[in-house]
Amino acid sequence: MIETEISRAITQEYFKKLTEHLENDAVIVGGGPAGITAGYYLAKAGIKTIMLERKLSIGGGIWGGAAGFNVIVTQDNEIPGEFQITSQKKGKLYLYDSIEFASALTYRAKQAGLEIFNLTDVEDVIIKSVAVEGVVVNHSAITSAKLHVDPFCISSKYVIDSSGHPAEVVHMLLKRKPELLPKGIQEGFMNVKKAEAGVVEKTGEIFPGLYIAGMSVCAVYGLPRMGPIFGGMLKSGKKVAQMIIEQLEK
Ligand code: 48F
Repeated sequence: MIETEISRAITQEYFKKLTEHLENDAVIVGGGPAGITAGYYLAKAGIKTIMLERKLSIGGGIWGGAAGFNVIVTQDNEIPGEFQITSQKKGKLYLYDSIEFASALTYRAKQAGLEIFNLTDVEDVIIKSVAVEGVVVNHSAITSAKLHVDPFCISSKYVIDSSGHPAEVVHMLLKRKPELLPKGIQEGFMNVKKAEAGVVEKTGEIFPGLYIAGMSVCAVYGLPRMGPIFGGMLKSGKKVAQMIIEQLEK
């Protein structure tokens, strides 16, 4: 009957995608602007990449603009231009509709070949000897209901923490290795200029196999927060992708 045919088509397709991506070159944790941009450039370069997002929708902090006013800004238009997002120049700023921005980033990344698993919560990292080698995941419905259900695992040559302000993957590491960042993790007071430059400059590898991009960079290095300006997030995502592409080419 058509009802079970639909169910078979969906479950077979989903588990085909999943089993094909149990081993990867890059796993991106968090589908905000930094993570999606990283995913776009990695996938475009032919790198086997997946992005894991615990929420239903991809886009992280983009959708709400500032205080739910759904407009966001950047200081230059290079990456949004590549994604063909409609922009408006106002003084030194470029303005975008946040709904179009989130949708276009996601659409172009998907079209470039990025595999995305939403409703997938990363709850731990795998380290067997010296490097991060993968992630431990569970379905978001299970973790949000706090059910005692064991996870499954996805391996990767590189993991990107693009989980935003909480820098969740770095925290997973610090639980067993607090000596890595003895001062802990805390982003600084709002300062757009410093944060926009700093987030790109400090994007990179924090531990063998683990890279950080986006607001998790500010959290890890105590850089300022920056509010609804997104250029630094996109550039950080692009930079982390370029760094991993270079590593894989070596
Ligand atoms: O927070 P988020 O948008 O991170 P970002 O890419 O961008 C930050 C800006 O949105 C904004 C800002 C600068 O302009 O201040 O806040 O650094 O997206 C992070 C995504 O990661 C998901 C989370 O649901 C969000 O969509 N996420 C966080 N932890 C996990 C996760 C996890 N453990 N597993 C799966 N997804």
